Amino acid sequence: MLALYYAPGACSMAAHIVLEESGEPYEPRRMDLAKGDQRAEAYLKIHPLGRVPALILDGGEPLIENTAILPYLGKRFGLWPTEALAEARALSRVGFLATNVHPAHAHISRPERYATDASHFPDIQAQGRTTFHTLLKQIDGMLAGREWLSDRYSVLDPYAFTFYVWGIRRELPMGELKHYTAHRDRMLARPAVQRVVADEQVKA
Ligand SMILES: N[C@@H](CCC(=O)N[C@@H](CS)C(=O)NCC(=O)O)C(=O)O
Repeated sequence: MLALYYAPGACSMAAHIVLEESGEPYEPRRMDLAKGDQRAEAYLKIHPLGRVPALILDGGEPLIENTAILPYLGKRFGLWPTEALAEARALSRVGFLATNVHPAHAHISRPERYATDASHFPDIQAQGRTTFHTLLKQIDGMLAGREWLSDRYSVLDPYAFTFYVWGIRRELPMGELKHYTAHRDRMLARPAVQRVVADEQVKA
């Protein structure tokens, strides 16, 4: 059985939604990032960077990084395109979300990763906020005239939904992003998403 290390409101919410959608039994292992669960010695053996998500595979091997976890779960549960070019496009979007959108937000939430002098933090956070907002607008553009980020519902959608939730958390004007907001609404209509939103207690 799969197990997922996740934390409420973290980027692990994407994999959490996918597992919840799958209908397959899995073990949710909740972490408290504020308490520092991610830095416990035992967890660092699973994820040496001390981050969530970490997926424990059926044989016990850990799989880390959303760029690996989400395509793996997508293929396992039929939430990933199979045609070569469609798959390449989906990978492009996973890469965009993981390596551009997520780090932009990390400049807001974890400025200490980017400078040792705390007097630089406000500048780092302000720039991160501007970049994060710009990238959310790009996601809005990607969703223009379509229901889902790929040709049909896929693991990309819970991942994009997670960043919408972060936009709300940062009090960005998310309502102005009409296509992305309609996507949020479609996500919230899904029972699995409702269960995860309730479990993680996020404002969506
Ligand atoms: N590149 C990683 C990023 C994982 C990551 O940064 N996770 C955050 C939560 S969204 C975390 O665990 N942070 C804990 C910390 O910074 O102490 C991925 O996409 O899986």
